[in-house]
Amino acid sequence: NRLELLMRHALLSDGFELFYQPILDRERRLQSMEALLRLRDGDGRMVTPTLFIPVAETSGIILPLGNWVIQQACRQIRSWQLAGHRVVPIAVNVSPHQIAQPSLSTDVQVTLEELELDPALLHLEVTESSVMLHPIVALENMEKLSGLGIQFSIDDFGTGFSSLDRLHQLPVSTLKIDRSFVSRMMDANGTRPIVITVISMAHALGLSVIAEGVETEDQFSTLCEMGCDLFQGFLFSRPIPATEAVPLFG
Ligand code: G
Ligand code: G
Ligand code: MN
Ligand code: NA
Repeated sequence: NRLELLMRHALLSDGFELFYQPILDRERRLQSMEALLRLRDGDGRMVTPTLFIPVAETSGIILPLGNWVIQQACRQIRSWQLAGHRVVPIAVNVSPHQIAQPSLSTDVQVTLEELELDPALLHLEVTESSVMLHPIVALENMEKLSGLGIQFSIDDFGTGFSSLDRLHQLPVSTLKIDRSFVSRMMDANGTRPIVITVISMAHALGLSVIAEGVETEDQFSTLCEMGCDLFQGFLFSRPIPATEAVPLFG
C-alpha cells in the first residue's frame, strides 16, 4: 500500500506536521487549539487525514503515529512557553486503537514529565465509538489521564450511538457538536432542535459545549443565543501551521 509506505517513511523523516485550529469563546477570545495532522507526499502535496488515518488505523501505524502527535503537540506548547508566549491548551485527537492501548496513560505521563509540562495544557479528544471498542481499557486510560489533570472531550458528538449512561460514567469535560449538525442548523426542518438539545443536556451534565464547523456569523450568533460555550470553524480560522498560530496568543 502506497499510503502505508508514505507514512512509514514520513515517521522516520519528519514528513508529518501538525496544524492548529483555534477554539474561541463567545467573546472570540482564544481558549484552546485543536492539533490536526498533515502529511506531505513525495511531490510536496498535502494528503488529507481522512485518507491516511483509516490506513494508519488498519495497518497499526496509528500507534507510533499517535504517540508522535501527542509528543509533538507537547513539545510545541513547551517551546512556545519557553519563548515567553501566553499559551493555551492544545487538544489532540486520540484514535480508537490508541485509547485501547494499556500503555497510553503511562506514555503520556512520561512525555509530560520529560517536558515538565502542566497536564492542564493537554486536552484529548475521543469519540464515543472509539471508547466503546475496548471500554474497560479506554475507561482506565481516561481515568488515569484525567487524574493527572488532562481534560477529555467527546469529538463528533451525536454521530455515533450515544449511550447516555456511558457518557455519564466517562471523565469528560466537554462535548464537541459534530459539524454536520451545525451546517444544517439554519435550514427549515434542519438540525436546530438537535443542537438545542445537545447543549442543554451537556449543561445539565456539567459539561461545556464546543460547536464545530462554524462557518457563518448567522450560525455563530444563533449558537451564542442557544448558550453554546466555545466555537471552532472556518468563520474564525482554518487549521494553520504553528508559525501562524503564534500571533494569536496576543
Ligand atoms: O483536518 P481535517 O481534514 O483536518 O481532519 C480530518 C479528520 O482527521 C478529522 O476527523 C480528524 O479528527 C482526523 N484527525 C486529524 N488529525 C488527527 C490526529 O492527529 N489523530 C487522529 N487519530 N485523527 C486525526
Ligand atoms: O473530526 P474532527 O472534528 O477532529 O475534524 C476536524 C476537521 O474539520 C478537519 O478536517 C478540519 O479541517 C475540518 N473543519 C474545521 N472547521 C471547519 C469548518 O468550518 N467547515 C468545514 N467544512 N470543515 C471544517
Ligand atoms: Mn477532533
Ligand atoms: Na468532528
